[in-house]
Amino acid sequence: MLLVKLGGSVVTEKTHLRTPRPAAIRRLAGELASLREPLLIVHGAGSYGHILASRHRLSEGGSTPSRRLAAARVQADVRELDGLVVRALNRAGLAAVPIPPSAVLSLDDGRVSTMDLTPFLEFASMEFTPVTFGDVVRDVHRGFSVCSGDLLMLELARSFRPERAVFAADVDGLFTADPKRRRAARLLDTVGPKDLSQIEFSAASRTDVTGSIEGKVRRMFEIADHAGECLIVNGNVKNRVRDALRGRRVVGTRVVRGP
Ligand code: IP8
Repeated sequence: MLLVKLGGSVVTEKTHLRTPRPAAIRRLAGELASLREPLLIVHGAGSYGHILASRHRLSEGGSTPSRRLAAARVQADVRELDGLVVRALNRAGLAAVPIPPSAVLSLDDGRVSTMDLTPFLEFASMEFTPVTFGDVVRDVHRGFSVCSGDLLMLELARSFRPERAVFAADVDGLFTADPKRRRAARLLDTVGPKDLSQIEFSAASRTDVTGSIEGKVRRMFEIADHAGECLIVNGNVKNRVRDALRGRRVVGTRVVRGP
């Protein structure tokens, strides 16, 4: 089993509300369809989720009528993006089925409370390709919560123990500093918990409601614990995601659990 997350900044224009990147979605769908192994696909929410979720402070939960309405709108928006991804995958020849987190997952103050993995297990056993995504889900403590695709990567890695878990980002991997701001930033070949101290994490970008880069990297350490290997690669470079999933050596960062 292979596990992949298509980052929201690869499948959407992150700063333009509800703007997909159809060419990237199509190309990545083709790359994934060319693989011979069973696959689980997660994608980020990008501009279909983060902009409104941040504007309405949905990560704080709450259930005022206006927050509820915003939560419902974001749920509808991320499903719209998922529809684009699933349709592209089906066109490329994968039998992709959407599994919305809001229907199978509930959180307790941001942590997993219950998750029904049955649809993932049963569709995968019938050789479908389950597709899930960052979403707004029930939260027994907060009312609702924003759930990152990264959390789904972890839960799926825990249950399926994939041979490889690959994160497709809009940069080559994890750098010693933000490569978009610092020219001297160096790509890390491998990163483990002990390397965190040499990374200069900038403040999380204003529209990213699912937490800091450091938090995301810490989650990847947990994922690495349940996968044969865990990699961050550039999803904007043709065939890099495909080659990483095939186990070829590519430019990127290997995430290791470390001692
Ligand atoms: O893009 C975020 O998921 P992510 C989900 O995987 C929402 O972090 C609704 C903003």
